[in-house]
Amino acid sequence: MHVGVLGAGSMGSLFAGLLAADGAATTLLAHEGPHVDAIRERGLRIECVDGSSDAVGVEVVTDPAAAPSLDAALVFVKSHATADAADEWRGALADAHVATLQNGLGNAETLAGRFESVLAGTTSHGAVVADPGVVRHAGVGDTRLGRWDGPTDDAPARLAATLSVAGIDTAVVTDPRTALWHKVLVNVGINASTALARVENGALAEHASGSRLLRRAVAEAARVARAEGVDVGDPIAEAVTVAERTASNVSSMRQDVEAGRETEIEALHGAVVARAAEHDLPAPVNRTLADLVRLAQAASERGHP
Ligand code: KPL
Repeated sequence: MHVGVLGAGSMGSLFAGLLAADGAATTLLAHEGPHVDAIRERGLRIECVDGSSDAVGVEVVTDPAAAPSLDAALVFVKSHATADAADEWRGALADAHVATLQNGLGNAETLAGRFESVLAGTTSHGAVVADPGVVRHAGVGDTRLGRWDGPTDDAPARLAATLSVAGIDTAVVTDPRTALWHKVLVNVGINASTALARVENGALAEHASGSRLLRRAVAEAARVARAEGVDVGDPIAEAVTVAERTASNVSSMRQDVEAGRETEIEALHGAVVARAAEHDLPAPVNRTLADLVRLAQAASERGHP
Protein backbone atom coordinates (compact mmCIF):
# COMPACT_ATOMS: atom_id res chain seq x y z
CA MET A 1 0.00 0.00 0.00
CA HIS A 2 1.52 3.36 -1.06
CA VAL A 3 0.53 5.95 1.55
CA GLY A 4 0.64 9.70 1.01
CA VAL A 5 0.82 11.93 4.07
CA LEU A 6 -0.61 15.38 3.43
CA GLY A 7 1.00 18.01 5.63
CA ALA A 8 4.48 18.10 7.17
CA GLY A 9 3.48 19.45 10.59
CA SER A 10 4.28 17.50 13.73
CA MET A 11 1.75 14.69 13.30
CA GLY A 12 2.21 14.36 9.51
CA SER A 13 5.98 14.21 9.97
CA LEU A 14 5.68 11.61 12.74
CA PHE A 15 3.37 9.32 10.77
CA ALA A 16 5.37 9.68 7.53
CA GLY A 17 8.62 9.01 9.41
CA LEU A 18 7.31 5.93 11.23
CA LEU A 19 5.80 4.49 8.03
CA ALA A 20 8.99 5.12 6.04
CA ALA A 21 11.15 3.68 8.86
CA ASP A 22 9.09 0.50 8.60
CA GLY A 23 9.80 0.32 4.86
CA ALA A 24 6.25 1.21 3.79
CA ALA A 25 5.99 3.10 0.48
CA THR A 26 5.42 6.60 1.83
CA THR A 27 5.32 10.04 0.25
CA LEU A 28 5.06 13.25 2.22
CA LEU A 29 2.99 15.83 0.32
CA ALA A 30 3.97 19.24 1.60
CA HIS A 31 4.84 22.83 0.88
CA GLU A 32 8.43 24.00 0.42
CA GLY A 33 10.10 25.31 3.58
CA PRO A 34 13.06 24.78 5.91
CA HIS A 35 11.59 21.54 7.36
CA VAL A 36 11.13 20.00 3.92
CA ASP A 37 14.60 21.21 2.80
CA ALA A 38 16.16 19.55 5.85
CA ILE A 39 14.28 16.27 5.24
CA ARG A 40 15.54 16.24 1.64
CA GLU A 41 19.12 16.97 2.69
CA ARG A 42 19.51 14.85 5.82
CA GLY A 43 16.41 12.68 6.08
CA LEU A 44 13.81 13.03 8.82
CA ARG A 45 15.22 12.55 12.32
CA ILE A 46 12.70 10.94 14.68
CA GLU A 47 13.40 11.44 18.39
CA CYS A 48 11.64 8.47 19.95
CA VAL A 49 9.83 8.40 23.29
CA ASP A 50 12.56 6.16 24.76
CA GLY A 51 15.20 8.84 24.04
CA SER A 52 16.74 7.10 21.01
CA SER A 53 16.81 8.89 17.67
CA ASP A 54 17.14 7.83 14.06
CA ALA A 55 17.19 9.54 10.67
CA VAL A 56 15.01 8.04 7.98
CA GLY A 57 14.78 8.86 4.28
CA VAL A 58 11.30 10.09 3.39
CA GLU A 59 10.22 10.91 -0.15
CA VAL A 60 8.84 14.45 -0.24
CA VAL A 61 6.79 15.88 -3.11
CA THR A 62 5.91 19.58 -3.18
CA ASP A 63 4.47 19.73 -6.70
CA PRO A 64 0.98 18.18 -6.91
CA ALA A 65 1.62 17.32 -10.58
CA ALA A 66 4.62 15.18 -9.55
CA ALA A 67 2.79 13.13 -6.90
CA PRO A 68 2.90 9.33 -7.34
CA SER A 69 -0.20 7.20 -7.55
CA LEU A 70 -1.43 6.61 -3.99
CA ASP A 71 -3.55 3.88 -2.42
CA ALA A 72 -4.29 5.89 0.71
CA ALA A 73 -3.68 9.41 1.94
CA LEU A 74 -3.53 10.56 5.55
CA VAL A 75 -4.64 14.17 5.87
CA PHE A 76 -2.77 16.02 8.62
CA VAL A 77 -2.92 19.65 7.55
CA LYS A 78 -4.46 22.01 10.13
CA SER A 79 -8.25 21.90 9.99
CA HIS A 80 -8.55 25.44 8.60
CA ALA A 81 -6.36 24.36 5.63
CA THR A 82 -8.29 21.19 4.74
CA ALA A 83 -10.36 22.57 1.86
CA ASP A 84 -7.44 24.36 0.18
CA ALA A 85 -5.08 21.39 0.59
CA ALA A 86 -7.73 18.99 -0.74
CA ASP A 87 -8.22 21.19 -3.80
CA GLU A 88 -4.49 21.63 -4.34
CA TRP A 89 -3.77 17.86 -4.16
CA ARG A 90 -7.09 16.75 -5.64
CA GLY A 91 -5.51 14.95 -8.63
CA ALA A 92 -3.04 13.05 -6.45
CA LEU A 93 -5.74 11.98 -3.97
CA ALA A 94 -8.54 11.26 -6.44
CA ASP A 95 -8.08 7.47 -6.53
CA ALA A 96 -6.88 7.08 -2.95
CA HIS A 97 -8.75 6.25 0.24
CA VAL A 98 -8.51 9.66 1.90
CA ALA A 99 -8.30 9.50 5.69
CA THR A 100 -8.52 12.44 8.07
CA LEU A 101 -6.93 12.06 11.48
CA GLN A 102 -7.07 15.80 12.14
CA ASN A 103 -8.41 17.60 15.16
CA GLY A 104 -11.85 19.18 15.13
CA LEU A 105 -15.26 18.93 13.53
CA GLY A 106 -15.96 19.36 9.82
CA ASN A 107 -12.84 17.89 8.17
CA ALA A 108 -14.46 14.63 7.08
CA GLU A 109 -17.41 16.54 5.60
CA THR A 110 -15.01 18.78 3.66
CA LEU A 111 -13.20 15.74 2.22
CA ALA A 112 -16.41 13.81 1.54
CA GLY A 113 -17.52 16.67 -0.69
CA ARG A 114 -14.44 16.13 -2.87
CA PHE A 115 -13.39 12.45 -2.78
CA GLU A 116 -15.09 9.10 -3.43
CA SER A 117 -13.63 7.21 -0.49
CA VAL A 118 -13.22 8.98 2.84
CA LEU A 119 -12.11 7.51 6.17
CA ALA A 120 -12.05 9.43 9.42
CA GLY A 121 -10.63 8.96 12.85
CA THR A 122 -8.46 10.26 15.62
CA THR A 123 -4.98 9.91 16.98
CA SER A 124 -3.74 10.86 20.42
CA HIS A 125 0.01 10.60 19.78
CA GLY A 126 1.98 13.61 20.93
CA ALA A 127 4.53 15.09 18.54
CA VAL A 128 6.40 18.31 17.93
CA VAL A 129 8.70 19.49 15.14
CA ALA A 130 11.66 20.30 17.39
CA ASP A 131 13.89 21.69 14.61
CA PRO A 132 13.77 21.66 10.82
CA GLY A 133 14.08 17.99 9.82
CA VAL A 134 13.50 16.75 13.40
CA VAL A 135 10.24 15.42 14.84
CA ARG A 136 10.00 14.50 18.51
CA HIS A 137 7.58 11.71 19.42
CA ALA A 138 6.42 13.19 22.71
CA GLY A 139 3.90 10.53 23.72
CA VAL A 140 2.51 7.25 22.46
CA GLY A 141 -1.26 7.27 21.95
CA ASP A 142 -4.09 5.43 20.22
CA THR A 143 -5.27 5.75 16.66
CA ARG A 144 -8.77 4.88 15.46
CA LEU A 145 -10.24 5.07 12.01
CA GLY A 146 -13.30 3.95 10.13
CA ARG A 147 -15.33 4.47 7.00
CA TRP A 148 -16.93 7.94 6.77
CA ASP A 149 -18.21 7.92 3.21
CA GLY A 150 -17.97 5.62 0.22
CA PRO A 151 -18.12 1.86 -0.31
CA THR A 152 -18.14 -0.63 2.54
CA ASP A 153 -14.87 -2.45 1.98
CA ASP A 154 -11.69 -3.47 3.76
CA ALA A 155 -9.90 -0.12 3.19
CA PRO A 156 -10.05 0.89 6.88
CA ALA A 157 -8.70 -2.52 7.93
CA ARG A 158 -5.89 -2.44 5.35
CA LEU A 159 -4.80 1.08 6.30
CA ALA A 160 -5.03 0.23 10.01
CA ALA A 161 -2.86 -2.84 9.43
CA THR A 162 -0.24 -0.80 7.53
CA LEU A 163 -0.11 1.73 10.37
CA SER A 164 -0.03 -0.88 13.12
CA VAL A 165 2.86 -2.75 11.50
CA ALA A 166 4.75 0.57 11.49
CA GLY A 167 4.25 0.86 15.26
CA ILE A 168 1.19 3.13 15.13
CA ASP A 169 -1.36 0.88 16.84
CA THR A 170 -4.61 1.51 14.99
CA ALA A 171 -8.08 0.16 15.70
CA VAL A 172 -10.89 0.08 13.15
CA VAL A 173 -14.11 1.70 14.40
CA THR A 174 -17.57 1.44 12.88
CA ASP A 175 -18.60 4.91 14.07
CA PRO A 176 -15.80 7.42 13.47
CA ARG A 177 -18.18 10.31 14.26
CA THR A 178 -18.36 9.19 17.88
CA ALA A 179 -14.57 8.78 18.02
CA LEU A 180 -14.15 12.28 16.60
CA TRP A 181 -16.50 13.81 19.16
CA HIS A 182 -14.64 12.07 22.00
CA LYS A 183 -11.38 13.63 20.77
CA VAL A 184 -13.04 17.03 20.28
CA LEU A 185 -14.28 16.94 23.88
CA VAL A 186 -10.75 16.21 25.10
CA ASN A 187 -9.37 19.00 22.91
CA VAL A 188 -11.90 21.62 24.09
CA GLY A 189 -10.96 20.68 27.65
CA ILE A 190 -7.24 21.10 27.08
CA ASN A 191 -6.17 23.08 24.03
CA ALA A 192 -7.46 26.62 24.48
CA SER A 193 -6.76 26.80 28.22
CA THR A 194 -3.18 25.53 27.84
CA ALA A 195 -2.58 27.92 24.92
CA LEU A 196 -3.92 30.92 26.84
CA ALA A 197 -2.26 30.14 30.16
CA ARG A 198 0.94 28.88 28.42
CA VAL A 199 1.01 25.78 30.58
CA GLU A 200 1.65 22.12 29.85
CA ASN A 201 -1.35 19.79 29.67
CA GLY A 202 -0.77 18.38 33.17
CA ALA A 203 -1.41 21.78 34.79
CA LEU A 204 -5.11 21.33 34.04
CA ALA A 205 -5.23 18.21 36.17
CA GLU A 206 -2.99 19.66 38.90
CA HIS A 207 -4.46 23.10 39.58
CA ALA A 208 -8.01 23.73 40.77
CA SER A 209 -8.50 26.65 38.36
CA GLY A 210 -7.29 24.60 35.38
CA SER A 211 -9.45 21.70 36.40
CA ARG A 212 -12.53 23.98 36.68
CA LEU A 213 -11.92 25.35 33.18
CA LEU A 214 -11.49 21.87 31.73
CA ARG A 215 -14.65 20.57 33.39
CA ARG A 216 -16.83 23.51 32.36
CA ALA A 217 -15.66 23.55 28.74
CA VAL A 218 -16.08 19.79 28.37
CA ALA A 219 -19.47 19.61 30.11
CA GLU A 220 -20.85 22.36 27.91
CA ALA A 221 -19.54 20.79 24.67
CA ALA A 222 -20.75 17.35 25.76
CA ARG A 223 -24.33 18.68 25.93
CA VAL A 224 -23.97 19.69 22.27
CA ALA A 225 -22.61 16.24 21.32
CA ARG A 226 -25.53 14.58 23.13
CA ALA A 227 -27.97 16.87 21.29
CA GLU A 228 -26.42 15.48 18.08
CA GLY A 229 -27.16 11.95 19.26
CA VAL A 230 -23.57 11.05 20.17
CA ASP A 231 -22.89 8.78 23.14
CA VAL A 232 -20.03 10.64 24.84
CA GLY A 233 -19.60 8.40 27.87
CA ASP A 234 -17.85 10.23 30.73
CA PRO A 235 -16.05 12.98 28.78
CA ILE A 236 -14.74 14.86 31.82
CA ALA A 237 -13.01 11.75 33.17
CA GLU A 238 -11.62 11.10 29.70
CA ALA A 239 -10.23 14.64 29.33
CA VAL A 240 -8.68 14.55 32.82
CA THR A 241 -7.05 11.19 32.03
CA VAL A 242 -5.58 12.59 28.79
CA ALA A 243 -4.32 15.72 30.60
CA GLU A 244 -2.59 13.46 33.14
CA ARG A 245 -1.24 11.03 30.52
CA THR A 246 0.12 13.90 28.39
CA ALA A 247 1.14 15.99 31.43
CA SER A 248 4.39 17.29 29.94
CA ASN A 249 2.97 17.88 26.43
CA VAL A 250 2.73 21.32 24.91
CA SER A 251 -0.73 21.17 23.32
CA SER A 252 -0.96 21.71 19.56
CA MET A 253 -2.87 24.96 20.11
CA ARG A 254 -0.23 26.32 22.47
CA GLN A 255 2.44 25.36 19.88
CA ASP A 256 0.46 27.28 17.23
CA VAL A 257 -0.12 30.39 19.35
CA GLU A 258 3.53 30.52 20.41
CA ALA A 259 4.72 30.10 16.81
CA GLY A 260 2.36 32.84 15.60
CA ARG A 261 0.44 30.32 13.44
CA GLU A 262 -3.30 30.15 12.87
CA THR A 263 -4.85 27.81 15.44
CA GLU A 264 -7.58 25.16 15.11
CA ILE A 265 -9.92 27.19 17.32
CA GLU A 266 -12.68 27.37 14.67
CA ALA A 267 -12.84 23.57 14.24
CA LEU A 268 -12.89 23.07 18.03
CA HIS A 269 -14.55 25.68 20.29
CA GLY A 270 -15.77 27.65 17.27
CA ALA A 271 -17.57 24.59 15.88
CA VAL A 272 -18.97 23.70 19.32
CA VAL A 273 -20.40 27.22 19.71
CA ALA A 274 -21.91 27.14 16.21
CA ARG A 275 -23.52 23.74 16.78
CA ALA A 276 -24.72 24.77 20.25
CA ALA A 277 -26.59 27.66 18.59
CA GLU A 278 -28.23 25.20 16.16
CA HIS A 279 -29.55 23.24 19.15
CA ASP A 280 -30.48 26.36 21.18
CA LEU A 281 -27.92 25.44 23.81
CA PRO A 282 -25.80 27.95 25.72
CA ALA A 283 -22.01 27.76 25.27
CA PRO A 284 -20.55 30.73 27.18
CA VAL A 285 -17.35 29.00 28.32
CA ASN A 286 -16.46 27.76 24.83
CA ARG A 287 -17.43 31.13 23.32
CA THR A 288 -15.17 32.99 25.77
CA LEU A 289 -12.25 30.59 25.24
CA ALA A 290 -12.69 30.93 21.47
CA ASP A 291 -12.69 34.73 21.62
CA LEU A 292 -9.62 34.80 23.87
CA VAL A 293 -7.70 32.47 21.54
CA ARG A 294 -8.73 34.55 18.51
CA LEU A 295 -7.39 37.61 20.32
CA ALA A 296 -4.12 35.89 21.31
CA GLN A 297 -3.75 34.57 17.76
CA ALA A 298 -4.30 37.99 16.23
CA ALA A 299 -1.72 39.51 18.59
CA SER A 300 0.88 36.81 17.95
CA GLU A 301 0.32 37.06 14.16
CA ARG A 302 1.22 40.76 14.51
CA GLY A 303 4.40 39.74 16.35
CA HIS A 304 3.27 40.46 19.93
CA PRO A 305 4.17 37.48 22.14
O1 KPL B 1 -4.55 16.38 20.85
C1 KPL B 1 -3.98 17.07 21.64
C2 KPL B 1 -3.44 18.35 21.12
O2 KPL B 1 -2.52 18.92 21.69
O3 KPL B 1 -3.97 18.78 20.09
C3 KPL B 1 -3.86 16.67 23.08
C4 KPL B 1 -4.62 15.38 23.30
C5 KPL B 1 -4.43 17.75 23.96
C6 KPL B 1 -2.45 16.34 23.50
O4 KPL B 1 -1.62 17.44 23.59
